[in-house]
Amino acid sequence: MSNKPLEGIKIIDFTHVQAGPACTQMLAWFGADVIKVERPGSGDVTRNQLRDIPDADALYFTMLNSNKRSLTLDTKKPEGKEVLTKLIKESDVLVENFGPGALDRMGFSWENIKALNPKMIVASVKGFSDGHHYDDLKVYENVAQCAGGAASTTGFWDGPPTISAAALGDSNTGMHLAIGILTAIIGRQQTGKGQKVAVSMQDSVLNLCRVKLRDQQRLDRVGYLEEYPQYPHGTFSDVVPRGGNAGGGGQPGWVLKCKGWETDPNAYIYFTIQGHAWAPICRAIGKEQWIEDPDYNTAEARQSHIFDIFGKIEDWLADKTKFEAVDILRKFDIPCAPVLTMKELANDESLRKSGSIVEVDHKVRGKYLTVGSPIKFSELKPEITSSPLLGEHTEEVLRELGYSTEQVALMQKAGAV
Ligand code: CAO
Repeated sequence: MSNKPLEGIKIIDFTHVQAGPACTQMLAWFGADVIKVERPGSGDVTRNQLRDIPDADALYFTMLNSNKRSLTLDTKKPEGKEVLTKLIKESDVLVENFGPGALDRMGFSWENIKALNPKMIVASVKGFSDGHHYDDLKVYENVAQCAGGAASTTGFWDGPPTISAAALGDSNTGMHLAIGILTAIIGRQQTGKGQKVAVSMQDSVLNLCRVKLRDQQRLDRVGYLEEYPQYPHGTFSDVVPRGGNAGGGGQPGWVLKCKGWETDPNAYIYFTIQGHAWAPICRAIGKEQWIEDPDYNTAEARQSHIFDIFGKIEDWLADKTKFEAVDILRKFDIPCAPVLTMKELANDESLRKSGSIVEVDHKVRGKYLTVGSPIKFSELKPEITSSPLLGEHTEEVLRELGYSTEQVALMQKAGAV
Protein backbone atom coordinates (compact mmCIF):
# COMPACT_ATOMS: atom_id res chain seq x y z
CA MET A 1 0.00 0.00 0.00
CA SER A 2 1.15 3.54 -0.78
CA ASN A 3 2.48 5.56 2.10
CA LYS A 4 1.10 8.72 0.48
CA PRO A 5 -2.48 8.97 1.72
CA LEU A 6 -3.62 11.41 -0.99
CA GLU A 7 -2.32 9.29 -3.87
CA GLY A 8 -5.14 8.80 -6.38
CA ILE A 9 -6.69 12.22 -5.67
CA LYS A 10 -6.50 14.34 -8.82
CA ILE A 11 -6.53 18.08 -8.32
CA ILE A 12 -7.00 20.77 -10.97
CA ASP A 13 -4.89 23.56 -9.54
CA PHE A 14 -6.31 26.74 -10.98
CA THR A 15 -4.54 28.86 -8.38
CA HIS A 16 -2.03 31.68 -8.57
CA VAL A 17 0.14 33.93 -6.40
CA GLN A 18 0.22 32.56 -2.83
CA ALA A 19 -3.05 31.71 -1.07
CA GLY A 20 -4.22 28.97 -3.43
CA PRO A 21 -0.77 27.58 -4.38
CA ALA A 22 0.15 27.13 -0.69
CA CYS A 23 -2.92 24.92 -0.28
CA THR A 24 -2.37 22.75 -3.33
CA GLN A 25 1.37 22.44 -2.67
CA MET A 26 0.63 20.88 0.70
CA LEU A 27 -1.85 18.43 -0.84
CA ALA A 28 0.79 17.54 -3.46
CA TRP A 29 3.34 16.83 -0.70
CA PHE A 30 0.92 14.32 0.74
CA GLY A 31 0.51 12.46 -2.56
CA ALA A 32 -2.23 14.21 -4.59
CA ASP A 33 -1.68 14.57 -8.35
CA VAL A 34 -1.80 18.36 -8.60
CA ILE A 35 -2.05 19.71 -12.14
CA LYS A 36 -1.36 23.41 -12.19
CA VAL A 37 -3.30 25.07 -15.00
CA GLU A 38 -1.55 28.19 -16.28
CA ARG A 39 -2.03 30.67 -19.06
CA PRO A 40 0.17 29.80 -22.11
CA GLY A 41 3.18 32.07 -22.50
CA SER A 42 3.03 33.74 -19.10
CA GLY A 43 1.83 31.33 -16.43
CA ASP A 44 1.45 32.20 -12.76
CA VAL A 45 2.49 35.83 -12.32
CA THR A 46 4.91 34.84 -9.53
CA ARG A 47 7.14 33.02 -12.04
CA ASN A 48 8.35 36.50 -13.00
CA GLN A 49 8.05 38.38 -9.74
CA LEU A 50 11.17 39.32 -7.75
CA ARG A 51 13.50 37.25 -9.91
CA ASP A 52 17.03 36.76 -8.58
CA ILE A 53 18.27 34.88 -11.69
CA PRO A 54 17.23 36.52 -15.00
CA ASP A 55 15.87 33.47 -16.85
CA ALA A 56 14.84 31.20 -14.01
CA ASP A 57 11.45 31.00 -12.33
CA ALA A 58 11.47 33.25 -9.28
CA LEU A 59 11.77 31.75 -5.81
CA TYR A 60 8.33 33.20 -5.12
CA PHE A 61 6.98 30.62 -7.57
CA THR A 62 9.32 27.72 -6.87
CA MET A 63 8.64 27.80 -3.12
CA LEU A 64 4.86 27.57 -3.56
CA ASN A 65 4.57 25.06 -6.36
CA SER A 66 6.76 22.08 -5.57
CA ASN A 67 5.58 18.55 -6.34
CA LYS A 68 3.09 19.80 -9.00
CA ARG A 69 2.71 19.26 -12.75
CA SER A 70 2.23 22.25 -15.05
CA LEU A 71 -0.34 22.30 -17.87
CA THR A 72 -0.68 25.41 -20.00
CA LEU A 73 -4.22 26.06 -21.12
CA ASP A 74 -6.09 29.11 -22.36
CA THR A 75 -9.46 28.41 -20.83
CA LYS A 76 -11.06 31.26 -22.75
CA LYS A 77 -10.43 29.50 -26.08
CA PRO A 78 -12.84 26.71 -27.18
CA GLU A 79 -10.05 24.08 -27.24
CA GLY A 80 -8.98 25.11 -23.75
CA LYS A 81 -12.56 24.91 -22.50
CA GLU A 82 -12.83 21.42 -23.96
CA VAL A 83 -9.67 20.23 -22.21
CA LEU A 84 -10.80 21.72 -18.90
CA THR A 85 -14.19 20.05 -19.30
CA LYS A 86 -12.49 16.67 -19.79
CA LEU A 87 -10.25 17.28 -16.80
CA ILE A 88 -13.23 18.19 -14.62
CA LYS A 89 -14.97 14.96 -15.55
CA GLU A 90 -12.12 12.88 -14.24
CA SER A 91 -10.75 14.92 -11.33
CA ASP A 92 -11.66 15.03 -7.67
CA VAL A 93 -11.01 18.63 -6.76
CA LEU A 94 -10.73 22.00 -8.53
CA VAL A 95 -9.02 24.71 -6.51
CA GLU A 96 -9.09 28.36 -7.60
CA ASN A 97 -8.34 31.80 -6.24
CA PHE A 98 -9.30 34.09 -9.10
CA GLY A 99 -10.86 37.46 -8.57
CA PRO A 100 -14.59 37.38 -7.76
CA GLY A 101 -16.70 35.96 -10.61
CA ALA A 102 -13.77 35.00 -12.92
CA LEU A 103 -14.57 31.27 -12.94
CA ASP A 104 -18.25 31.98 -13.73
CA ARG A 105 -17.23 34.33 -16.57
CA MET A 106 -15.05 31.54 -17.96
CA GLY A 107 -18.21 29.39 -18.14
CA PHE A 108 -17.31 27.13 -15.21
CA SER A 109 -19.77 28.11 -12.51
CA TRP A 110 -20.32 25.75 -9.57
CA GLU A 111 -23.64 24.68 -11.14
CA ASN A 112 -21.97 23.85 -14.46
CA ILE A 113 -19.10 21.96 -12.82
CA LYS A 114 -21.55 20.00 -10.63
CA ALA A 115 -23.49 19.01 -13.74
CA LEU A 116 -20.28 17.77 -15.39
CA ASN A 117 -19.11 15.85 -12.32
CA PRO A 118 -21.39 15.58 -9.28
CA LYS A 119 -18.50 14.21 -7.21
CA MET A 120 -16.35 17.26 -7.84
CA ILE A 121 -15.19 19.41 -4.95
CA VAL A 122 -14.70 23.04 -5.96
CA ALA A 123 -12.56 24.95 -3.48
CA SER A 124 -12.20 28.72 -3.66
CA VAL A 125 -10.30 31.47 -1.93
CA LYS A 126 -11.73 34.97 -2.10
CA GLY A 127 -10.92 38.12 -0.16
CA PHE A 128 -14.32 38.26 1.52
CA SER A 129 -17.03 35.65 1.94
CA ASP A 130 -19.98 35.43 -0.42
CA GLY A 131 -22.65 37.98 0.43
CA HIS A 132 -20.24 40.18 2.41
CA HIS A 133 -20.62 43.87 1.55
CA TYR A 134 -17.04 43.80 0.20
CA ASP A 135 -17.40 40.54 -1.74
CA ASP A 136 -16.62 42.22 -5.08
CA LEU A 137 -13.11 43.28 -3.95
CA LYS A 138 -9.86 41.78 -5.16
CA VAL A 139 -7.58 41.16 -2.23
CA TYR A 140 -3.88 40.61 -1.49
CA GLU A 141 -2.14 39.60 1.74
CA ASN A 142 -1.87 42.96 3.49
CA VAL A 143 -5.39 43.97 2.54
CA ALA A 144 -6.62 40.84 4.31
CA GLN A 145 -4.50 41.51 7.39
CA CYS A 146 -6.17 44.91 7.65
CA ALA A 147 -9.67 43.56 7.03
CA GLY A 148 -9.30 40.63 9.43
CA GLY A 149 -8.28 42.57 12.55
CA ALA A 150 -4.57 41.72 12.56
CA ALA A 151 -3.24 45.15 11.53
CA SER A 152 -5.21 47.21 14.04
CA THR A 153 -3.91 45.04 16.87
CA THR A 154 -0.29 44.62 15.72
CA GLY A 155 2.57 47.03 16.40
CA PHE A 156 3.13 49.69 19.03
CA TRP A 157 0.46 51.95 20.49
CA ASP A 158 2.24 55.12 19.34
CA GLY A 159 2.74 53.87 15.76
CA PRO A 160 0.43 53.03 12.84
CA PRO A 161 -1.40 49.69 12.30
CA THR A 162 1.25 47.15 11.30
CA ILE A 163 1.43 44.20 8.94
CA SER A 164 2.89 40.89 10.11
CA ALA A 165 5.63 39.26 8.04
CA ALA A 166 3.83 35.93 8.46
CA ALA A 167 1.42 35.34 5.56
CA LEU A 168 -1.73 35.42 7.63
CA GLY A 169 -3.85 36.45 4.65
CA ASP A 170 -2.34 34.20 2.00
CA SER A 171 -0.74 30.96 3.18
CA ASN A 172 -2.91 30.86 6.28
CA THR A 173 -6.01 31.00 4.11
CA GLY A 174 -4.55 28.24 1.94
CA MET A 175 -4.13 26.07 5.03
CA HIS A 176 -7.77 26.66 5.99
CA LEU A 177 -8.78 25.70 2.46
CA ALA A 178 -6.75 22.47 2.67
CA ILE A 179 -8.69 21.49 5.80
CA GLY A 180 -11.93 22.30 3.97
CA ILE A 181 -10.95 20.17 0.98
CA LEU A 182 -9.96 17.18 3.09
CA THR A 183 -13.22 17.49 5.02
CA ALA A 184 -15.18 17.55 1.75
CA ILE A 185 -13.29 14.46 0.56
CA ILE A 186 -14.28 12.59 3.74
CA GLY A 187 -17.85 13.92 3.31
CA ARG A 188 -17.93 12.60 -0.24
CA GLN A 189 -16.93 9.15 1.00
CA GLN A 190 -20.12 9.24 3.07
CA THR A 191 -22.55 10.84 0.58
CA GLY A 192 -21.01 10.16 -2.82
CA LYS A 193 -21.42 13.86 -3.62
CA GLY A 194 -18.99 16.70 -4.02
CA GLN A 195 -19.53 20.21 -2.71
CA LYS A 196 -18.32 23.78 -2.91
CA VAL A 197 -15.81 24.82 -0.26
CA ALA A 198 -15.11 28.51 0.18
CA VAL A 199 -12.67 30.28 2.48
CA SER A 200 -12.25 34.02 2.70
CA MET A 201 -8.98 35.68 3.56
CA GLN A 202 -10.74 38.03 5.98
CA ASP A 203 -12.29 35.10 7.87
CA SER A 204 -8.99 33.21 7.99
CA VAL A 205 -7.16 36.19 9.49
CA LEU A 206 -10.00 36.73 11.95
CA ASN A 207 -9.85 33.09 12.96
CA LEU A 208 -6.25 33.65 14.04
CA CYS A 209 -7.15 36.93 15.74
CA ARG A 210 -9.77 35.36 17.98
CA VAL A 211 -7.93 36.39 21.17
CA LYS A 212 -8.32 40.00 20.09
CA LEU A 213 -12.08 39.50 19.71
CA ARG A 214 -11.93 38.03 23.23
CA ASP A 215 -10.13 41.20 24.37
CA GLN A 216 -12.68 43.49 22.72
CA GLN A 217 -15.46 41.90 24.75
CA ARG A 218 -13.44 42.06 27.98
CA LEU A 219 -12.66 45.72 27.26
CA ASP A 220 -16.34 46.47 26.60
CA ARG A 221 -17.22 44.97 29.98
CA VAL A 222 -14.47 46.21 32.31
CA GLY A 223 -12.78 49.09 30.45
CA TYR A 224 -9.20 47.81 30.71
CA LEU A 225 -6.99 44.85 29.74
CA GLU A 226 -4.59 43.99 32.50
CA GLU A 227 -2.05 42.12 30.37
CA TYR A 228 -1.49 45.08 28.01
CA PRO A 229 1.38 47.57 28.56
CA GLN A 230 -1.25 50.34 28.85
CA TYR A 231 -2.28 48.86 32.23
CA PRO A 232 -2.28 50.22 34.90
CA HIS A 233 -0.57 53.53 34.13
CA GLY A 234 -1.87 54.35 30.62
CA THR A 235 -5.32 54.85 29.18
CA PHE A 236 -7.65 52.66 27.14
CA SER A 237 -10.12 53.78 24.48
CA ASP A 238 -13.09 51.63 23.49
CA VAL A 239 -11.13 49.50 20.98
CA VAL A 240 -8.45 46.85 21.56
CA PRO A 241 -5.14 48.73 21.42
CA ARG A 242 -1.84 47.62 19.90
CA GLY A 243 0.12 45.90 22.64
CA GLY A 244 3.65 45.91 21.24
CA ASN A 245 5.35 42.66 22.20
CA ALA A 246 3.16 41.84 25.18
CA GLY A 247 2.14 38.23 25.71
CA GLY A 248 -1.36 37.50 24.47
CA GLY A 249 -2.66 35.43 27.36
CA GLY A 250 -2.18 35.26 31.11
CA GLN A 251 1.63 35.08 30.86
CA PRO A 252 3.34 38.50 30.60
CA GLY A 253 6.26 38.51 28.19
CA TRP A 254 8.42 40.90 26.20
CA VAL A 255 11.29 40.95 23.73
CA LEU A 256 14.42 41.63 25.80
CA LYS A 257 17.86 42.92 24.78
CA CYS A 258 20.86 40.60 24.98
CA LYS A 259 24.59 41.15 24.57
CA GLY A 260 25.32 42.97 21.33
CA TRP A 261 21.88 44.53 20.77
CA GLU A 262 23.50 47.92 20.12
CA THR A 263 24.86 46.67 16.78
CA ASP A 264 22.85 43.51 16.06
CA PRO A 265 19.13 44.24 15.47
CA ASN A 266 18.26 40.67 16.38
CA ALA A 267 20.26 40.20 19.59
CA TYR A 268 17.08 39.65 21.59
CA ILE A 269 15.15 36.86 23.27
CA TYR A 270 11.47 36.51 24.03
CA PHE A 271 11.06 36.09 27.77
CA THR A 272 7.86 34.84 29.37
CA ILE A 273 6.95 35.21 33.03
CA GLN A 274 4.87 32.16 33.76
CA GLY A 275 3.08 32.79 37.06
CA HIS A 276 3.87 29.43 38.63
CA ALA A 277 7.50 29.64 37.51
CA TRP A 278 8.25 32.82 39.44
CA ALA A 279 10.68 31.17 41.88
CA PRO A 280 12.78 29.51 39.11
CA ILE A 281 12.89 32.84 37.23
CA CYS A 282 14.23 34.59 40.33
CA ARG A 283 16.82 31.86 40.82
CA ALA A 284 17.85 31.92 37.16
CA ILE A 285 18.50 35.68 37.15
CA GLY A 286 20.04 35.79 40.64
CA LYS A 287 17.16 37.62 42.34
CA GLU A 288 16.25 35.11 45.06
CA GLN A 289 15.13 38.02 47.27
CA TRP A 290 12.11 38.56 44.93
CA ILE A 291 10.72 35.07 45.64
CA GLU A 292 8.98 36.05 48.88
CA ASP A 293 8.85 39.84 48.40
CA PRO A 294 5.15 40.93 48.35
CA ASP A 295 6.01 43.56 45.71
CA TYR A 296 6.96 40.71 43.37
CA ASN A 297 5.49 37.38 44.41
CA THR A 298 2.04 37.68 42.79
CA ALA A 299 1.17 38.42 39.18
CA GLU A 300 -0.94 41.36 40.33
CA ALA A 301 1.88 42.90 42.34
CA ARG A 302 4.32 42.47 39.43
CA GLN A 303 2.04 44.01 36.79
CA SER A 304 2.27 47.58 38.09
CA HIS A 305 6.09 47.54 37.64
CA ILE A 306 6.47 44.83 35.01
CA PHE A 307 8.74 46.97 32.83
CA ASP A 308 11.12 47.58 35.76
CA ILE A 309 11.27 43.80 36.18
CA PHE A 310 11.98 43.34 32.46
CA GLY A 311 14.66 46.05 32.81
CA LYS A 312 16.36 44.09 35.62
CA ILE A 313 16.24 40.93 33.52
CA GLU A 314 17.92 42.88 30.71
CA ASP A 315 20.68 43.87 33.15
CA TRP A 316 21.22 40.13 33.72
CA LEU A 317 21.16 39.50 29.96
CA ALA A 318 23.70 42.26 29.17
CA ASP A 319 26.72 39.94 29.15
CA LYS A 320 25.00 36.95 27.50
CA THR A 321 24.28 36.32 23.84
CA LYS A 322 20.72 35.31 22.96
CA PHE A 323 21.88 31.69 22.62
CA GLU A 324 23.77 31.67 25.93
CA ALA A 325 20.77 33.20 27.70
CA VAL A 326 18.37 30.58 26.36
CA ASP A 327 20.79 27.80 27.31
CA ILE A 328 20.70 29.01 30.92
CA LEU A 329 16.96 29.73 31.07
CA ARG A 330 15.95 26.38 29.56
CA LYS A 331 17.49 24.67 32.63
CA PHE A 332 14.94 26.54 34.77
CA ASP A 333 12.02 25.56 32.50
CA ILE A 334 11.38 29.17 31.49
CA PRO A 335 9.47 29.52 28.17
CA CYS A 336 11.80 31.57 25.97
CA ALA A 337 13.52 31.59 22.58
CA PRO A 338 16.17 33.56 20.72
CA VAL A 339 14.85 35.95 18.07
CA LEU A 340 16.08 34.04 15.01
CA THR A 341 16.93 35.63 11.69
CA MET A 342 16.09 34.08 8.33
CA LYS A 343 19.81 33.42 7.85
CA GLU A 344 19.98 31.53 11.14
CA LEU A 345 16.86 29.54 10.24
CA ALA A 346 18.19 28.73 6.77
CA ASN A 347 21.31 27.23 8.34
CA ASP A 348 19.61 25.58 11.30
CA GLU A 349 20.70 21.96 11.43
CA SER A 350 17.63 20.80 13.34
CA LEU A 351 15.29 22.25 10.69
CA ARG A 352 17.26 20.56 7.93
CA LYS A 353 17.25 17.25 9.81
CA SER A 354 13.49 17.36 10.40
CA GLY A 355 12.79 18.27 6.77
CA SER A 356 11.17 21.59 7.66
CA ILE A 357 13.70 23.32 5.39
CA VAL A 358 14.93 21.33 2.40
CA GLU A 359 17.25 21.85 -0.54
CA VAL A 360 15.88 20.83 -3.92
CA ASP A 361 17.26 20.87 -7.42
CA HIS A 362 15.59 22.95 -10.14
CA LYS A 363 16.20 22.29 -13.83
CA VAL A 364 17.12 25.91 -14.55
CA ARG A 365 18.08 27.60 -11.29
CA GLY A 366 19.95 24.68 -9.69
CA LYS A 367 19.76 24.13 -5.93
CA TYR A 368 17.55 26.27 -3.76
CA LEU A 369 16.05 26.15 -0.29
CA THR A 370 12.36 25.69 0.24
CA VAL A 371 10.05 24.82 3.09
CA GLY A 372 9.16 21.21 3.75
CA SER A 373 6.10 19.87 5.48
CA PRO A 374 5.56 21.40 8.93
CA ILE A 375 3.29 18.44 9.65
CA LYS A 376 5.16 15.32 10.69
CA PHE A 377 3.67 11.83 10.34
CA SER A 378 4.88 8.50 11.64
CA GLU A 379 4.01 6.74 8.36
CA LEU A 380 4.62 9.45 5.77
CA LYS A 381 7.79 11.31 4.97
CA PRO A 382 6.89 13.83 2.26
CA GLU A 383 9.55 14.04 -0.41
CA ILE A 384 9.78 17.61 -1.67
CA THR A 385 10.54 17.94 -5.37
CA SER A 386 11.15 21.00 -7.52
CA SER A 387 8.41 23.17 -9.03
CA PRO A 388 7.57 22.46 -12.71
CA LEU A 389 8.67 24.61 -15.61
CA LEU A 390 5.84 26.40 -17.43
CA GLY A 391 3.95 23.80 -19.46
CA GLU A 392 6.44 21.07 -18.56
CA HIS A 393 3.66 18.47 -18.39
CA THR A 394 1.23 19.83 -20.99
CA GLU A 395 1.78 17.07 -23.48
CA GLU A 396 1.85 14.35 -20.81
CA VAL A 397 -1.48 15.49 -19.30
CA LEU A 398 -3.16 15.90 -22.70
CA ARG A 399 -2.04 12.40 -23.73
CA GLU A 400 -3.49 11.05 -20.47
CA LEU A 401 -6.77 12.71 -21.43
CA GLY A 402 -6.71 10.80 -24.72
CA TYR A 403 -5.46 13.48 -27.14
CA SER A 404 -3.21 12.33 -29.99
CA THR A 405 0.13 13.96 -30.82
CA GLU A 406 -1.52 15.60 -33.87
CA GLN A 407 -4.34 17.03 -31.79
CA VAL A 408 -1.85 18.41 -29.27
CA ALA A 409 0.10 20.03 -32.12
CA LEU A 410 -3.09 21.65 -33.44
CA MET A 411 -3.92 23.04 -30.02
CA GLN A 412 -0.41 24.42 -29.70
CA LYS A 413 -0.77 26.08 -33.11
CA ALA A 414 -4.03 27.69 -32.00
CA GLY A 415 -2.30 29.03 -28.86
CA ALA A 416 -4.75 27.13 -26.66
CA VAL A 417 -2.05 25.25 -24.73
N1 CAO B 1 -6.76 31.08 -19.40
C1 CAO B 1 -7.53 32.14 -19.71
N2 CAO B 1 -7.84 33.11 -18.81
C2 CAO B 1 -7.32 33.00 -17.58
C3 CAO B 1 -6.52 31.92 -17.20
C4 CAO B 1 -6.25 30.91 -18.18
N3 CAO B 1 -5.48 29.86 -17.91
N4 CAO B 1 -6.16 32.09 -15.91
C5 CAO B 1 -6.72 33.24 -15.50
N5 CAO B 1 -7.42 33.80 -16.50
C6 CAO B 1 -8.19 35.05 -16.47
C7 CAO B 1 -9.37 35.00 -15.55
O1 CAO B 1 -10.42 34.28 -16.10
C8 CAO B 1 -9.67 36.49 -15.39
O2 CAO B 1 -10.42 36.92 -16.48
P1 CAO B 1 -11.65 37.98 -16.40
O3 CAO B 1 -11.44 38.81 -15.19
O4 CAO B 1 -11.51 38.69 -17.69
O5 CAO B 1 -12.89 37.19 -16.32
C9 CAO B 1 -8.29 37.13 -15.54
O6 CAO B 1 -7.42 36.09 -15.96
C10 CAO B 1 -7.76 37.77 -14.30
O7 CAO B 1 -7.90 36.95 -13.17
P2 CAO B 1 -7.82 37.54 -11.70
O8 CAO B 1 -8.93 38.51 -11.46
O9 CAO B 1 -7.78 36.42 -10.75
O10 CAO B 1 -6.38 38.23 -11.72
P3 CAO B 1 -5.84 39.63 -11.18
O11 CAO B 1 -4.39 39.60 -11.45
O12 CAO B 1 -6.59 40.80 -11.73
O13 CAO B 1 -6.10 39.59 -9.62
C11 CAO B 1 -5.94 38.74 -7.37
C12 CAO B 1 -5.25 38.89 -8.75
C13 CAO B 1 -5.04 37.87 -6.52
C14 CAO B 1 -6.07 40.13 -6.72
C15 CAO B 1 -7.32 38.09 -7.58
O14 CAO B 1 -7.14 36.89 -8.25
C16 CAO B 1 -8.07 37.83 -6.28
O15 CAO B 1 -8.59 38.74 -5.63
N6 CAO B 1 -8.14 36.55 -5.89
C17 CAO B 1 -8.90 36.11 -4.76
C18 CAO B 1 -8.21 36.44 -3.50
C19 CAO B 1 -6.81 35.87 -3.45
O16 CAO B 1 -6.60 34.69 -3.57
N7 CAO B 1 -5.85 36.75 -3.19
C20 CAO B 1 -4.56 36.28 -2.78
C21 CAO B 1 -3.61 36.15 -3.81
S1 CAO B 1 -2.08 35.80 -2.99
O17 CAO B 1 -1.59 37.28 -2.44
